[in-house]
Amino acid sequence: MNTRIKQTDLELIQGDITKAEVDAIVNAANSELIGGGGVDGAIRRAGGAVIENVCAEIRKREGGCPTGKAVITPGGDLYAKYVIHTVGPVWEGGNSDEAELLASCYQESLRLAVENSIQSIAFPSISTGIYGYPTEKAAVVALTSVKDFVMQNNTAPAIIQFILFDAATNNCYVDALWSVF
Ligand code: AR6
Repeated sequence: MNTRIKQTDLELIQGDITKAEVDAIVNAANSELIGGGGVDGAIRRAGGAVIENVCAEIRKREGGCPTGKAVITPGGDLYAKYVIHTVGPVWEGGNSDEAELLASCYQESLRLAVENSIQSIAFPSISTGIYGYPTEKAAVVALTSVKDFVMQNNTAPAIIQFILFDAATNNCYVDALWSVF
């Protein structure tokens, strides 16, 4: 399902983000930037050792990546030239700034994309797997955050995709698209 915000095409796709033919894909990482399961494991397997090597340098230099922030590495063997690693919040019931932190993941990832002249970017559904964020709530936060960024930035990427692994997640994002737009 597609929609347009100013100069940006926003696309919801069901599939595997490691196959995305975009300039950058976003990883749902942890603050240690140490390889995990879920989409993180899949991206690291597909991208190869360069991702861990650059994450190790960032760990050494900056101690990792705080929740709500993002860092960038090469994409290695992926089609995508870059991987932007962002750290979503762990769901703790909704009163621990989870929505603000999740919105910040999308803002910070897009900010890094603009800084690196990235024209097309694909996001997974951050925090809604191992971190337990309810998908219907996360979808509204994600799409609202992306919409806000594009409205406020004339240099936002031309293509922003959400690549959603399963039908249930995809359905939540389709419903959220109707409510946000
Ligand atoms: N393509 C697209 N989406 C995927 C893929 C894929 N190949 N594989 C899984 N997903 P999760 P989180 C979906 O758990 O909740 C890791 O261990 C998945 O179905 O990957 O932010 C990290 O190292 C779900 O909809 O991320 C962290 O420790 C979504 O991606 C922790 O998990 C996010 O699920 C982060 O947890």
